[in-house]
Amino acid sequence: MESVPLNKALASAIDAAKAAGAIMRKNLNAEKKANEITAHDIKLELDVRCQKLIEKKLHAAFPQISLLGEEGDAGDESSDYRWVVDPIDGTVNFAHGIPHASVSIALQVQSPKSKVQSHETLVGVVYDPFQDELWTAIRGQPARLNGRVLRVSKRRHLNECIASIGFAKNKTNLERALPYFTWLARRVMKIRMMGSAALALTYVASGRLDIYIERGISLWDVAAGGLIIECAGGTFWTEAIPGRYKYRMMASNGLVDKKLPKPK
Ligand code: LIP
Repeated sequence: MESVPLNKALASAIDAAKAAGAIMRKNLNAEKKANEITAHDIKLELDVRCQKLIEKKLHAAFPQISLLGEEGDAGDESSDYRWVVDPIDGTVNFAHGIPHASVSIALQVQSPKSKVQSHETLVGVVYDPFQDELWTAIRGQPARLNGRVLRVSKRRHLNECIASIGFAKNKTNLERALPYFTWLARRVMKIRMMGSAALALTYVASGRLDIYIERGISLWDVAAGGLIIECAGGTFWTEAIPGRYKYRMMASNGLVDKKLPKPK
């Protein structure tokens, strides 16, 4: 397959993210139809509607590129390039009218070198429609927030750090994360559980947070944010665990990760 012009891919991903973001902004305080509610998760009709809009826009720009999304896949999954999409990351927040959720879109290419499965992330976009904050990155170039170049924080000691941790969506991950939570809470300045993996990653990339850890996270929650952290000078570690596109992951400013055990 012909190589994809990354600046054009970035522009298409931004356009799609802003379109889905507009739907989220319009519906934040509206009654929302839930397609599924489980012990630790909610799936909304709006998740599906936003993904359909993103799919339509990305397909119009790049018909040859497949899509792997939280709300389903499209196109030929053996294609060299694929979009990795989370239409609403932080759905439980959004379902409760909490304005802390985002759209996450990444472009990946098949590559034996990569850490994440057999694909490498080339372009990453995370959009928070409530703060109108747009994080972008192209591999090998600096990460940006609303166009401004980003750098991770310079904090070197755990007791100076704010760490974010997520408990994912099932009992196993919760039970595995609780002992880590207790260990970490005793060593860092503060812990924050924000509810959107993509925003936790971009907050580390922006130096607002210093550490983000979660077990049982999905590829679409972290692909874009992971590249944005790396392009802001931080570290992004993932390891596949049982389940479709499931990982345990740790991200940081790159100065404290040697002081942190990897999540089990
Ligand atoms: C959410 C992640 C969050 C995690 C939740 C869920 P979703 O993604 O952003 O970090 O703790 O369990 O996976 O489902 O809102 O796209």
